[in-house]
Amino acid sequence: MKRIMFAWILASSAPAVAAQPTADSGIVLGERPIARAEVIAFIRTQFAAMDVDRDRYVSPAEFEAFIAREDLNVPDGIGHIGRRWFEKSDVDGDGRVSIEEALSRPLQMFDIADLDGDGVASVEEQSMAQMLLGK
Ligand SMILES: [Ca+2]
Ligand SMILES: [Ca+2]
Repeated sequence: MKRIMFAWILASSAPAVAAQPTADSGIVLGERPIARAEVIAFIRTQFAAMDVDRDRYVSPAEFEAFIAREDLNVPDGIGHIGRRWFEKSDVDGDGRVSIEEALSRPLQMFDIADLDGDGVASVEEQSMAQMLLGK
């Protein structure tokens, strides 16, 4: 526990700008501790970039436009958007993705990684999760 907190303090004191992932890359696993709040903030930013008409849903057209202008050949991470993102995220099958739906898979992945449930996935915890997920 002490070690996790120490790592988190180190991560928090690093320059904020350097570690900011771009909208399409996702949060790469295994490099540094990741906070649950950071995952939520990242997905919200990404969602806002996709929801061009600001109706709080990502439509198939908005998704297509987003992946057409993003480079998909980036490292896979939490929140990474691939070609099948829309069908995987539209859990209730209403043909649009809400922010809750967009958050559900990344947070599920995060909660698997955060074994001790302290809201931060340490690098060790992420390695465990990657083994469990077969990555
Ligand atoms: Ca929309
Ligand atoms: Ca939906």
